[in-house]
Amino acid sequence: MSQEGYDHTAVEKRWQEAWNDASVYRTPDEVDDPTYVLGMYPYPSGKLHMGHVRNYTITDAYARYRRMRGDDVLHPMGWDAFGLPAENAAKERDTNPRDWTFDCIDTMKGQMQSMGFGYDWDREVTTCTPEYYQWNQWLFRRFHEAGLVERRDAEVNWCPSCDTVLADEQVEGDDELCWRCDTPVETRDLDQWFLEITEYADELIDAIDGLEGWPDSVRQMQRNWIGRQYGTTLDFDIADHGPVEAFTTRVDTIHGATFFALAPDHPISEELAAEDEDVRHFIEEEADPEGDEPNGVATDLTATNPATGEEIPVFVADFVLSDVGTGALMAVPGHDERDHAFAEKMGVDIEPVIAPEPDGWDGEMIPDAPDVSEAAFTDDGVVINSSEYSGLDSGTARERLTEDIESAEATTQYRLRDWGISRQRYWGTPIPVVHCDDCGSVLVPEEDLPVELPEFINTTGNPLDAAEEWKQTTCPECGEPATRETDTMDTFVDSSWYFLRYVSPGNEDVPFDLDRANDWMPVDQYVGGIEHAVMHLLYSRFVTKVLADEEELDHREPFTNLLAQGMVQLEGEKMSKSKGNTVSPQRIVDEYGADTARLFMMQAAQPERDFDWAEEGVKSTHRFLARLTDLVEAYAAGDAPTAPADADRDEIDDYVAGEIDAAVAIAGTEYDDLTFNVALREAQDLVGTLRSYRGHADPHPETYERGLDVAVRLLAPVVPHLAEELWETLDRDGFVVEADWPTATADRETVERRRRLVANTREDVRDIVDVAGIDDPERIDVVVAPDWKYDALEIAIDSDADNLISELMGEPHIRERGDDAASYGQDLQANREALQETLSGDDEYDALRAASWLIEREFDAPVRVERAEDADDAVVRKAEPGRPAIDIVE
Ligand code: ANZ
Ligand code: ZN
Repeated sequence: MSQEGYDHTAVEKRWQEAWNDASVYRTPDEVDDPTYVLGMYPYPSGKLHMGHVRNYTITDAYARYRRMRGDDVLHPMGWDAFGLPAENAAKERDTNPRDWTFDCIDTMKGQMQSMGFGYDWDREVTTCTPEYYQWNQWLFRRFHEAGLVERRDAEVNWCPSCDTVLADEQVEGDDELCWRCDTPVETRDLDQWFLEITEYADELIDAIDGLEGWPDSVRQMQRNWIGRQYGTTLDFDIADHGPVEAFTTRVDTIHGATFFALAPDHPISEELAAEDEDVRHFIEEEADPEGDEPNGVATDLTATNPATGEEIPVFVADFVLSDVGTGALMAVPGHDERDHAFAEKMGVDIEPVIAPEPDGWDGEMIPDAPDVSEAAFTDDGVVINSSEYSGLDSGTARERLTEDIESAEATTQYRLRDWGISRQRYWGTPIPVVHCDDCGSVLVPEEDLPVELPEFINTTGNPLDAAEEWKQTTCPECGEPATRETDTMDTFVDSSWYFLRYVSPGNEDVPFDLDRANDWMPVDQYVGGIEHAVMHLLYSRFVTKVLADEEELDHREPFTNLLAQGMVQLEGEKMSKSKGNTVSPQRIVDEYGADTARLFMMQAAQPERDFDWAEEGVKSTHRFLARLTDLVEAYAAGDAPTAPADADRDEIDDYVAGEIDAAVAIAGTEYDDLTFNVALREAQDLVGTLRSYRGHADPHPETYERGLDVAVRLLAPVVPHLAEELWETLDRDGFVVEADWPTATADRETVERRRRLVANTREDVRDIVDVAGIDDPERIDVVVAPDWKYDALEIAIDSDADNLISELMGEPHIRERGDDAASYGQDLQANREALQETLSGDDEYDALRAASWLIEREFDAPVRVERAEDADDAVVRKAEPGRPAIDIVE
């Protein structure tokens, strides 16, 4: 064990117990300044992995930071405890999903506690308990009452090996394999329960614009998933079959529709298949909607183009999808790539009816046709070859044609489908329905909830089907014998509202206390994996909106700010059990301590970025904490000499005081943005500064102690245990978790200007020494510009006058500088675009004086910082705001 500096095991255990005893993480119900910080709850699969540790360190650090800022923080944790893996594990181990799940929860909870995550465990939520899932059933009833539940026959993805329905996202790759077992997925028709999320499609997509605290990528993924398209539906007549509806977003191209195409499972295709051997063969043997190339088969039918009256051939084609639009399309090979590829293959005409809009188009002239023989021209443009519509722009043509064609109607299409929640599985929430021969599907009344799961039965199929006794019940309406629904709910139902349960977790009367929910919601900061960017977030948004409409929740969006954390990798690859490249959080905690693990992760990269695990980095993080401990302990023990308390302040004291201010100002704004890596760099640099302060001077006790105090507080959100220990060593009152965040005495812009000034000045000295080949400077003079130059710069920044020089010369105190003023004015004029505000002359002087010891040390020569009035005119002339003159005496 590496015990250099401090005994992390003892320290961490000690403070975890102390926090527990004092209930420091308990959240009051009534609060003034609520901040809700939430990490996506884990699936209890066995042990925490590094991805969990990273996720929960981010929320924990942020929650602790907000608490130190004085907010009332809700930071709960729970378990996404239903799901297929528990059922499979139970079958393998000959136990039951419940015991297996609770074992995993025990282990993972212990690990979370050993990481020092500050959760209010009184609010723990476990979705596989009847206390929780009864409210899923309650929700189902509410949705039903609101007309948002439907039971319909649906084609589902079926995994023959797992013996279950799979959601689309559980079908992977072009080969359509089961996400769990890699078996090729089949399709089946089953009666399924659906929640009608499509009723909310418009709001779900429109409200994305307001989600400014979400990453753009996630917002775009949500938009794409909903996939709203504005277009037109219109009929093409097919002899003997009547009007057939098609959907198009490009009705402006209708004069170029040279064929019509039907999906393989369009009703007409199925009719044709019964008579036409070629069609049957194509549908059954060849059609491959996922294929790279469009395939199809000609039919004997023709369709009438409603715009031209022309008869065009009808194909059955696999690139026409049955669940998009109407499953039939008008094909325009001149302007659509798939149609083009198909037309080339089948020898159908390709005709241009849209031309690119010419530069400076007058709206009158009809442009030349583009060459569409090789590739389609897919942009909007000017309509050509289209009788009276020729010469219109695409947009106008779409409007006119939609008006003029009798069957045409403006339509909005969505890619989003209703949410199929039925799963033929045991380990989930029973859908609260009873099937009666006379009354049909009847909802279980509210007073009979929860419908509890029966004991687990180890069978190959759905254990609920085998639970004969459980299945037999009576109909709530007529009292006759009836059977229970054996489907359980998709676990995304559980996670679509769990964030509401945390506000009043023990409540036995309602899923969530409305007043509390209105206070705490929305979640201020949500953190989780990008793999949940679509379904989980979309379902949570949907359920929140329904609850706003049906239950008077005040909020229509659940998550104000969202952070999708990056992956923890090993040698550039995602850590995963299957690749065998995982690093065990437990080992890291044992060897280096939770604080080291947390600090290493948070400083390694910005939370959104992927980063590589590096054992060396972990070690050096641990050494840093050991050095910090030594520094604080030496001070507290009186081993480090400081100047007497009433000593005069030296330049170096002011310099360090300035660096403390800088660290506070910068770390605070970085914690606000969750860019912990930058905040921590400040804290670590500050510790470095304090160490060299002690090494090079007798530190001023007030400054030195403030420095240590500030360093401990800036680190506390990320290294809570050690911070607590050092807080005590510094003899501070109470817990550091409950301490105030240090107040910044300077703003970030000021401290950054100060630093830039010092760094640039040192750089300038270095350059001069180099260029002039000075080996051993005798003295270095640094001269700050005269005040009038600062005034002139300020005027120049604010001024929009064409002639800056004459404006400057309008100021008597500048004009009186004569040639100097004119020449500085010209410099300003020449650089007008790039002028930047600087500190005042006084502040520059103070900052440079405070930093002069740094230059002295570097060049081993005394440094004199001077104001313009005390210096030589020839030197002063070279000084500018932000750039002092430097004079090196050899
Ligand atoms: C004619 C047309 C002309 C179309 C043109 C596009 C370009 P995108 O392509 O994403 O904008 N479509 C309609 N129903 C379909 C189905 N069931 N399966 C596959 N494709 C279908 O989506 C809109 C277009 O998808 C529609 O507009 C239609 O082709 C095609 F120059 O109609 B278009
Ligand atoms: Zn009945």
